[in-house]
Amino acid sequence: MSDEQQTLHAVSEAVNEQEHGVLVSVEGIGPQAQGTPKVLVTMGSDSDLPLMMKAVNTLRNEFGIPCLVQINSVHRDLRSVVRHIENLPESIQVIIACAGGAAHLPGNIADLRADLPVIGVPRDLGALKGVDALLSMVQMPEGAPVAVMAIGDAGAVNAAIHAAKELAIGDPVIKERLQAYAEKRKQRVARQNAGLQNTLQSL
Ligand code: RP5
Repeated sequence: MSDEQQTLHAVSEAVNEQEHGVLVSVEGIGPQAQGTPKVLVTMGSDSDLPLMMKAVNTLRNEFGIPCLVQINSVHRDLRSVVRHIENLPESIQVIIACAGGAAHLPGNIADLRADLPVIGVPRDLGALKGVDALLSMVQMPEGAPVAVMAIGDAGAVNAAIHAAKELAIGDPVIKERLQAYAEKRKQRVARQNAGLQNTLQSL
């Protein structure tokens, strides 16, 4: 198993065992994790977990932000969603919510939590390949916004970056890490340009 697969496996196991979500931080998962969660990463099903690990891993590895991971299905157990979302730890400042298909989870959470920003990640799934989830999330009525990211992997990573930017408003350490992340992206372009002559010759 690769490191990424091992992490996914550990989070899946822990999520299945705990009713109120699993803490994930740089130090580890569940009992090994440290710190207070600042972000809730939630999703409609554990089938969304491989996608949402892109968000979880970006939060922990790039920005050192502890998060709570929790499954909340508005179509299978709406009452428990209301209970969980209304009783989040006080430390949660941003919610990332992923779903596929008729993706009502982020919009429902936006109504339940008028005090917290909600970032939606549409999952690429089924006949409509995520366009259904994208439109379900983005077409919210006035008054309950969901900040919707791209469908799939880029959306999951961008959700974590967007959450970090919101937290950085009051946290200079996260702000510095965002700047370091942007610097790494610039260096990638510089490396591509440095190797461009060879790349062109090989085409
Ligand atoms: C949505 O239905 C979930 O968020 C998931 O994206 C999709 C399919 O769920 P499973 O049938 O795989 O549990 O509510």
